[in-house]
Amino acid sequence: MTIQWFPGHMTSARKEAAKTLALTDVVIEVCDARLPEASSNPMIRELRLHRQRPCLKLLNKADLADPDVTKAWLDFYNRQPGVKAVAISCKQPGEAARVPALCKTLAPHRKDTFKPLRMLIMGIPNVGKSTLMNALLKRRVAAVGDEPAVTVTQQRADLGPTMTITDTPGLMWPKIEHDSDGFMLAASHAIGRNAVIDSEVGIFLAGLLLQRYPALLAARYGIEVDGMDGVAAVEAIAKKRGCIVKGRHAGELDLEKAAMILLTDYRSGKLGRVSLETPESRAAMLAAAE
Ligand SMILES: Nc1nc2c(ncn2[C@@H]2O[C@H](COP(=O)(O)OP(=O)(O)O)[C@@H](O)[C@H]2O)c(=O)[nH]1
Ligand SMILES: [Mg+2]
Repeated sequence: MTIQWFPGHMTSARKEAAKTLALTDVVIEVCDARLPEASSNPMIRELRLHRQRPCLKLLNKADLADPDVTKAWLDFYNRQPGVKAVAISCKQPGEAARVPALCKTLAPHRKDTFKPLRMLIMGIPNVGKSTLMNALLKRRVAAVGDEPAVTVTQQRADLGPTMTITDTPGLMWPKIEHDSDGFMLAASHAIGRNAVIDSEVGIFLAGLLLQRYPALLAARYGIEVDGMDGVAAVEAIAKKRGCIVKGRHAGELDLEKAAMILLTDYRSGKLGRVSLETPESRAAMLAAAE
């Protein structure tokens, strides 16, 4: 299975974002700290490089990611010109408050009512853009949900007299280059459920976790993971949790249901803090794809 998801409203959202970008001083690019590169939209990067706008790269949901891996990613991004990267958890009270000051350092000339600092939040669906917007404004202006494509229009607000901030709908791009990126994105709920088969995404995630965090899988489900592959792990979860098909195929293991248990546990952090990719695994994947 190859995953692609570029629903119709994103074409107009992209055009609108390009327009707003022309009137923006700093792009706040939100990505998921557990899969920073897979959750970075190459189209957003192109747009901001084209306009030569500095970028505050937020590795959000850092509370769910492996802290050592997050540190490696921060080093990776902070070596890029025009980019300042920080790890953050927009859900933790107070953390988002660091963002405006960080943006100011990237556009120090924009500092008064005549030249207010204009910030634009961009990123793929479900990475926490609207959560950031609400945290900064200290009120609920943007709808939030653990579901891709909750925000469908741009929303601008003043942040005091010298700053404005705009939230945008999540943007995907027409073609996901690497299949593993599609799976990581689906596992992290950045892609609409209609575009994926949960059991396959769960099996992919199980395979990845077996490589990187086998002890967490073993502990969460009380299973022996030695020598297992992704399918075997999802089967083992199905057995442990009594996921059995009803109806015509009654008695068979319900892998769909077991996969959903795993996906839900990963998404909510119940498995523990995990990162799906590291700068090294990324480099190896790209080299293999060459
Ligand atoms: N654990 C965790 N969850 C977050 C964080 N930020 C946002 N979320 C959750 O991620 C989901 C998507 O958030 P939302 O702001 O709607 O994302 P958007 O689609 O990028 O605007 C919601 O369930 C949020 O509660 C964070 O820092 N940590
Ligand atoms: Mg949103």
